[in-house]
Amino acid sequence: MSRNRPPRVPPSEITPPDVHAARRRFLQGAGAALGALAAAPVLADAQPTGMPLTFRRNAAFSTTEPANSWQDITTYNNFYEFGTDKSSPSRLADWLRPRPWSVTVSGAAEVTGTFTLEDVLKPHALEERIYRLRCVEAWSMVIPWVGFPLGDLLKRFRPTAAAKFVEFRTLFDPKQMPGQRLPVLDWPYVEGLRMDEAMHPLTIVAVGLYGRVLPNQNGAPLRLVVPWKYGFKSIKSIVRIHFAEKRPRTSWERAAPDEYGFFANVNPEVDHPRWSQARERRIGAGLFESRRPTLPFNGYAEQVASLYRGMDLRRFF
Ligand SMILES: Nc1nc2c(c(=O)[nH]1)N[C@H]1C(S)=C(S)[C@@H](COP(=O)(O)O)O[C@H]1N2
Ligand SMILES: [Mo]
Repeated sequence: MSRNRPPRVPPSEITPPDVHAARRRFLQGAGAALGALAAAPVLADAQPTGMPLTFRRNAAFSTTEPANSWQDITTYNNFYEFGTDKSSPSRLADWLRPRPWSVTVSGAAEVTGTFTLEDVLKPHALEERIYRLRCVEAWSMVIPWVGFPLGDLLKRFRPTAAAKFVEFRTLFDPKQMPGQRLPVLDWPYVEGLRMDEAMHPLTIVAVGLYGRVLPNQNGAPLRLVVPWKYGFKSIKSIVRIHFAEKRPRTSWERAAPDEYGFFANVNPEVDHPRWSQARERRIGAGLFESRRPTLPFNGYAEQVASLYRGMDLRRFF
């Protein structure tokens, strides 16, 4: 926990009266330094799964492809903490209690500590962004997420110049996540991004989908969505954010380093050792619909290709 005195709040950021009581509550607790920065009105407060959210549509950052159904998005999931098949997460996800929840922030940043979900979400206005999700298993979906830019959250912790990467961890609790009783991955699930990837405006924290609070099987209460990378980078049910100097060793890299690289940029030209990545099957499309070509960076090349200029993307897959 940073012992820095919270910065003085300029008059332009005077908090409206209705949030004063809540503000005093978290200023007393571990959220002091973060809370003092949270001067905006409550927009993204923690709410139970399925509750409607208030958000604006962000058309500029959304695909116009038709979205998959709520049914597809919430019953065909990868969430190994609830089993390795696609239907287990939706059947077992009630075991998870996503509220109350807290997130611990550590490493190379001025503001560190353990923060409640409310402290984390409060100042962020929510947007709907319809993104393609491309799984490394060569299927894809189109998902209307509700969330906010990860960079806006990370900036509040004031990362120092030493922060080159951000590491994220999922909850570890086999009582809530029965899949963690089996050694399919080295739990907890760990993922990471280079700082510039984390700060990129396309990278979001999702707290909802189809305008409603995120169902547990989709990574409640908060998960990343990094649309130009294979789905496994979009870590679910985050409890820890660590600003690191060195590249984190992710769960999938540890499990099979020649199959799942750190960068994991969607790339039709770099095959998985056991299958081609050139095409993908859109979940929910007709059984006889042919597989569509996979796009470099999952169709987001114009926005993100410059992040990797000069890098050999066959080597850094
Ligand atoms: N903690 C955790 N996060 C995870 C996974 C997981 O098994 N555990 N699976 C990943 C994979 S492989 C994919 S494709 C996406 C799927 O997200 P969705 O179920 O919301 O569509 O979540 C990613 N995040
Ligand atoms: Mo995936």
